[in-house]
Amino acid sequence: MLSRRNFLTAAVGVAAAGGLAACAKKDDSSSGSSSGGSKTITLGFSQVGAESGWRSANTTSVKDAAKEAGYTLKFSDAQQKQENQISAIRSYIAQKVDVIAFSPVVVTGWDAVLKEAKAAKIPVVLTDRSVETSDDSLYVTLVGSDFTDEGRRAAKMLATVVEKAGLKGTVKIAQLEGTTGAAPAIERAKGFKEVMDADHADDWKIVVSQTGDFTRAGGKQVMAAFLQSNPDINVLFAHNDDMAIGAIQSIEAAGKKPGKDILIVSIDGVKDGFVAMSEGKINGIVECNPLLGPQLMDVVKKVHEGETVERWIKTKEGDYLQDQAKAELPNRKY
Ligand code: GYE
Repeated sequence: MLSRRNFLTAAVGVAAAGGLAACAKKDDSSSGSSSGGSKTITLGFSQVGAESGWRSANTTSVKDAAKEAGYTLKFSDAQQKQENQISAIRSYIAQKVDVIAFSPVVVTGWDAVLKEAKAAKIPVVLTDRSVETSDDSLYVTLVGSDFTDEGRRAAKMLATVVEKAGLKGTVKIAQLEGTTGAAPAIERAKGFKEVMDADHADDWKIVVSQTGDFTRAGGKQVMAAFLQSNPDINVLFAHNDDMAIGAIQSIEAAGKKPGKDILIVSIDGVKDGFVAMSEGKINGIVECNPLLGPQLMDVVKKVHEGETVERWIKTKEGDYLQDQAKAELPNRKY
């Protein structure tokens, strides 16, 4: 664990069999603006939305890195709606961009549009979130985190937090889930439950679990309802910091102390999460790094040039407990 200051090392995670070769797009039929003979890469990027601090940092990272790499970036924000992402991807296909990258809001329902991209010979790179597809050739690679492992790490961290707090009796957990159907929501819940079932089956219980859509407003509202229906909750597991921060407001409004009466573990590690942790209101944060831009641009270039890339390029991340929060805060980059 610990004070790993920086992030993104291109660790290799070979997921599916046979680390698929990037399907190169070398034909001259693409538009591609040319200046002084050398073509710049045109990248179409469809972002999920602006739902969280993580997402804002991710957007900035992608835009900055595209600029730095000298690519022409066509960027669109889907406002957390799959249909908007599908339209954006279709418009990138129509515009004959060189590469399409997107962070899919949910895991299912992409096959049709991905087939259109394939038919147009435009390679697709997933960033941040994965998709479920019947045909592995529909995207080249995923650049992003291992969310199942983040869920496992959150459960292990909770065990430490519970012990440190001296919490006795049943650990009654409220879970604030991310966007329904999104890879990080599904996989974080799965990883957490896996460790819970294996190591804490007798004394931990998820008493209530609902989506807060990865937003502060969602976290606040759903936590208020949780506290009404289950006033004896003593732990909150939030799938991101923003929902934890929203929930903290409701916990305080109910006259309870976040971080004491209700122990909180969340995921992301955005600055505001670290601030809440340094104030004693969050007990532990599992890091999920949004600064994917430079690595994405690197992969886009390789894919464009027809190089083989790993099927899953994993992000490296750390875990942080409350006693590390103050020291780590100045180092946070997002
Ligand atoms: O944890 C959350 C964001 O997909 C990893 O989406 C991302 C998640 C992140 O809204 O804050």
